[in-house]
Amino acid sequence: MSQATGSACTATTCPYCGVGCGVNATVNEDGTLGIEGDRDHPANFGRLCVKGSALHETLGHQDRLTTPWVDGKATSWDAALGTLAERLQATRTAYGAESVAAYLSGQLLTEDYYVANKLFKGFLGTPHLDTNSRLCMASAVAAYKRSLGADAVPCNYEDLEEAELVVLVGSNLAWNHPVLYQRLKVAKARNPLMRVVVIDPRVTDSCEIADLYLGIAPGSDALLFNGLLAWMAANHKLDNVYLERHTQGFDDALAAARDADLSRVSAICDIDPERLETFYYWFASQLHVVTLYSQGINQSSSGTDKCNAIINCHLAGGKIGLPGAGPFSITGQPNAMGGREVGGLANQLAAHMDYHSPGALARVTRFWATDTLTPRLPEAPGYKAIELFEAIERGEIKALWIMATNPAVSLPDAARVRRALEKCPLVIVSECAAHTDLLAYADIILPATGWSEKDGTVTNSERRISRQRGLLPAPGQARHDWWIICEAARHLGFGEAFAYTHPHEIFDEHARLSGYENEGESKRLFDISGLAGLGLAGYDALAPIQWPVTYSAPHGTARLFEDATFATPNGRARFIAVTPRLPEQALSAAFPLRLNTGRIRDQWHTMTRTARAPRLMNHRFEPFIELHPDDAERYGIEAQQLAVLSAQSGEYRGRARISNAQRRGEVFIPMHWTDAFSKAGRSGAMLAAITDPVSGQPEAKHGAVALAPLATAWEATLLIAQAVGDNSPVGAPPWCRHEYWARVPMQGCQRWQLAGRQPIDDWLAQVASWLPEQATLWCEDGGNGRLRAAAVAQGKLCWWLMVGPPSELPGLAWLQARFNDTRLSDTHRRRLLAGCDDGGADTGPVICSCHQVGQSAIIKAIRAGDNSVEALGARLACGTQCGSCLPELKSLIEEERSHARAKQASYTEVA
Ligand SMILES: Nc1nc2c(c(=O)[nH]1)N[C@H]1C(S)=C(S)[C@@H](COP(=O)(O)OP(=O)(O)OC[C@H]3O[C@@H](n4cnc5c(=O)[nH]c(N)nc54)[C@H](O)[C@@H]3O)O[C@H]1N2
Ligand SMILES: Nc1nc2c(c(=O)[nH]1)N[C@H]1C(S)=C(S)[C@@H](COP(=O)(O)OP(=O)(O)OC[C@H]3O[C@@H](n4cnc5c(=O)[nH]c(N)nc54)[C@H](O)[C@@H]3O)O[C@H]1N2
Ligand code: SF4
Ligand SMILES: [Mo]
Repeated sequence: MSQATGSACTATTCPYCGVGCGVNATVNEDGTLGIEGDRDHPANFGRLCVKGSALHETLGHQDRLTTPWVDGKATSWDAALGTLAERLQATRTAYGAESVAAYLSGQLLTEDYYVANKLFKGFLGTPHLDTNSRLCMASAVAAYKRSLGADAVPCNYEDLEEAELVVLVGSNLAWNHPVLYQRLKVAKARNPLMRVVVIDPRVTDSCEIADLYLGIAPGSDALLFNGLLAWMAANHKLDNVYLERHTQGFDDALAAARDADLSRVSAICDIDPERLETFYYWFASQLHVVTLYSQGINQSSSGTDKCNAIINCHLAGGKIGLPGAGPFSITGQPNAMGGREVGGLANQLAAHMDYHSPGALARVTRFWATDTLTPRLPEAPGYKAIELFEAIERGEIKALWIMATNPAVSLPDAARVRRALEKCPLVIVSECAAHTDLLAYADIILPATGWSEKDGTVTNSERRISRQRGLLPAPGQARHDWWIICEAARHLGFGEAFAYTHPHEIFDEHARLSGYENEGESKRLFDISGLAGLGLAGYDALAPIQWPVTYSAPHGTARLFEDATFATPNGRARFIAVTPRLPEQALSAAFPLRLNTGRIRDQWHTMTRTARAPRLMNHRFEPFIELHPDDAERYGIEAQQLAVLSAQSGEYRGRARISNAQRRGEVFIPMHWTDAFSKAGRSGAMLAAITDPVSGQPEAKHGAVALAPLATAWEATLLIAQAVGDNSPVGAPPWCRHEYWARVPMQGCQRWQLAGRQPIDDWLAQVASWLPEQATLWCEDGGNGRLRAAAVAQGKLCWWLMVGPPSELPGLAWLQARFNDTRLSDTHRRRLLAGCDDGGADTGPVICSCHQVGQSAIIKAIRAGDNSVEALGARLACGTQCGSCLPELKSLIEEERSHARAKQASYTEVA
């Protein structure tokens, strides 16, 4: 592992989203990291978003796994690996090779992924190795393969900047790929002719730069794009030469789209016909169009067809393989692409070879030298994620190794997944965090190193391979994933084939396999043989490069299909005839609302990393339910009230956010909360496990739910002293039995947002039963059930409580700082109950995470005349660093403007 200290700066890659930004990290004297965007990295040219720039705040050894555990007991590596091998071997002997499975993640490095795939498919002989990319990219992959002949993203980030029209469909780029969004925004400012269309049922922050917004009815995108194809044909906007020379199957695709006329599309997609035709006209009349799509398209029971409906339109107009043109599936995870490269999906074998690719089985067997093994390589694809957990539930799979993902949270019908895990005789989990919902189901827990500690490569959304470099020492006995897998292989008797001493050796083998017999009939597009033989020095010096990297393209390949030759047997791209289908999770009288789930700006997935940076918790700090004002009225829900969603498979509790950004009859919830952070905040519990028949990707965007207010007699906010970075829920504190709780890690304390149904008459007695320290200060307003209390012991603040709705809270920044006081001053002690120094009110949700600027201050400034984001930036510094909050600043300005207008109108009326 390369380590750096002092002022030496190491170039590495951000471990969050698929933009794959370059990060320059410096190890400070005290062992902490300094972080900066890498100006030389072609993904970000120095920019970082709020998550990337808070990376150094998420490190530290607290709340990390530091030792292996077997059956609830801490143990040594040798013992853990010995038990692991013994139990895996026993399972195989008793139930056969296919009783063993692995479930991996797009957050592993390519080298980790490669050895896991090699061990399970090659040496354990089981095809059942799948990954969380199934929940994320599977439909995009299947569609590229169906039409272009390979899982190959044609475009790159510059194409996004060079396009004349950018269509964002099912992507909230502003929040989820913020640096790419910033690049697009700058390009648009430079090119006044560039247009942006956003297609999403919600008005998202990405609409900030939209010239046209289509608030589409959920799940109807295939019809929208079929309509576009039919419109292009009817209006002579096809590229007939391209169609004839480079594609096949157009007539069938068009026939399938024939009935998608404007009025039908407009009615079913619920889009105003004029807007619809504007979109069609813009798309059809521009050559340089990029359609960028993500989970609003992929996470659907017909996601593959939707992706193909998009690709069809690009092929029909020849809008592919050109600068500024192409169907661009943006990747979610940092290495979803790398996982696909090594063959980490259950339907892939290795290095972009499928089971049915001619000669692939024999070739991979030769390359891995597994011909003498019994069993040999599996001969047919294994179970995809949902099927895999069903097979566990049936008792068919008896041993499962999960790495770097949390299926107990992120899979649909999560309660069923948990039952399956409970039933599975052997569950092995490789993980960094000490507390996740999944660990409760593990028999063997293996502590893994994480970002800043591990070394390897990742591939971003534009096929660019970059190095992640190790900088910091591993906590305790945590080990690199590749090492863990190879050691397990050694204990299983396969030491020779896994005798790597450094990830560069694994990368070298992966590069060689990609080029192995890669010619003629068995030609594969994924070829990085030009990166074989780098050696340690070459690997360490590897600069970001886009695959394919071959003898004839030693500097990589920026764009694919420029010669209009596709990776199909006859070189022609295939049109796919698409029959649009709407979501399968049906609405009913019992579950009348459409449930949409997705991401928020400052959190990453199950929050094991981002919740370690307290400032990232400030933007949205508890589970919420976003809904339209009419639905709020209909279901009797007030702003900021707690509400409950119920579905066939579970329940979700969160705070109402009433917003016009939401369509009527639809609610949106975040995907991030888990049992470690909330009473009932898991979105996965609310979805049925319905999948796309081609890709196996679950329909995570289209649940069916009922909504009601959560009946509560009281609400309270409790702050308790707790070490920074310690995210352990400390068992289940007694207040967790009440109807609602959410835990919010803060700097030096934990905030608990609580609510209950049973009235509590004597709050002081209640707190005394909860916490060891007695209240030393309190002030009661019995009349309306309000109370504030605090406990100070040995001069230190132990806890602080407010009974009453959170809207009555003082700003928490001052109180939070008091938990860090080693000795409270008398003045501070006197002001504790007020919760502030100066009687100041709550700062509101933090809009700018970089400079910690709250909504209240921003609104005050707007009212004082700061009517532009520039003016706000000049006064408050908000929006001046990473820029992620600019859309929200803009919409606050807009909101204030419309309030002012409404006010003026009412004055006029009165006058
Ligand atoms: N901050 C943050 N960024 C992330 C992540 C994170 O956890 N946090 N995760 C990363 C990962 S793994 C991924 S996969 C990406 C995902 O990135 P995105 O796909 O952008 O994220 P989502 O919020 O899941 O969904 C995108 C949008 O799809 C819309 N949508 C829902 N249903 C439909 C529909 O029927 N049609 C259309 N057109 N749109 C629909 C939703 O309203 C939502 O705004 O983000 C990556 N980036
Ligand atoms: N309702 C709903 N559900 C969804 C989605 C949605 O939009 N809505 N989106 C889906 C999508 S697109 C995705 S990608 C998934 C994401 O869902 P998950 O993959 O389940 O979520 P993460 O929190 O990223 O899980 C990664 C785990 O690996 C650990 N980890 C981090 N780094 C390492 C490492 O280097 N080694 C090891 N061994 N462990 C590590 C982390 O601590 C964490 O526990 O969720 C899916 N589920
Ligand atoms: S845009 Fe993505 S890769 Fe870049 S800094 Fe943000 S989270 Fe990291
Ligand atoms: Mo994802």
